[in-house]
Amino acid sequence: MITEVLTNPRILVVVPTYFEVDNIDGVLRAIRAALPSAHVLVIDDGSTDGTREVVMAVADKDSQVELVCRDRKAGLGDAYREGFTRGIADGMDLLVEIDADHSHDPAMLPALVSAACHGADVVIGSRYVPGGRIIGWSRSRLRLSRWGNRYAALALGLAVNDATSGFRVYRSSIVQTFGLEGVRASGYGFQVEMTYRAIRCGARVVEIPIEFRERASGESKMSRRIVVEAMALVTGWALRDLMTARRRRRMYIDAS
Ligand SMILES: Nc1nc2c(ncn2[C@@H]2O[C@H](COP(=O)(O)OP(=O)(O)OP(=O)(O)O)[C@@H](O)[C@H]2O)c(=O)[nH]1
Ligand SMILES: [Mg+2]
Repeated sequence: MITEVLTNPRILVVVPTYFEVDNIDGVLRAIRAALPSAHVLVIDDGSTDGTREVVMAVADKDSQVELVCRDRKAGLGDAYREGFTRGIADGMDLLVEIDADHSHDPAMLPALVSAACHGADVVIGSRYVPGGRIIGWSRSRLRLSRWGNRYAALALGLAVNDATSGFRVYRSSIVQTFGLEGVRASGYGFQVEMTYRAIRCGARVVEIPIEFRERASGESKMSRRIVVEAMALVTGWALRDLMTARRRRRMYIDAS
């Protein structure tokens, strides 16, 4: 497959926010400094802590920053679906995911974008490749993330070390190929689902090591529900793949 090198890509950075008043200003500044040509779309789900007011003040002065206000918490996956749908409609070439809690260092954005420009369909900022690191997590949190990733990779046959990472760049073309309409998951499952769908469409996935830092301010929105959702979805897709493979084998045997 011949891949077009993107020389002057139109980039949309989507930043989902839910109660990030202490973090969002610094994160927006750092994103704008790292990728001065990119547009930044903040998707806020009903924060009442002043997050929206901070973003509105930034957007008033900076036409490359925009805020979408939604009235209730609909999950990270839903926020990205909305952001990516808008980005595709606006003709963006690259769609970027980044958390608003300083866990992802915007200074890494040029490296991630460069990999996408040079041929990768999906670039994952990865904690689990050599050079990647996690700072500030408890042992139990580390175990959950590590084993969750191993389970997803094994069950779905993904040759990816960090399928739950939320620091990524997609070529819009690959997202359009698999389509966002059917994407269901909302938490970590969203990251796995996007990876799984992209790989099934033949996406070239590249992982670049990142340093991930536990948030210094605000509260994590990670919950038992999000973990259970991800595990249930992964298991469901794996079983479906198994059944499809069996059906195909039977059809092949019957036909021969
Ligand atoms: N718009 C929107 N943003 C959300 C929602 N849930 C979380 N976020 C944002 O998504 C990003 C990641 O959320 P975190 O709470 O840090 O969750 P996490 O990174 O999965 O969990 P930790 O690893 O504990 O930090 C942050 O920028 C949140 O503000 C949601 O329902 N809607
Ligand atoms: Mg976080």
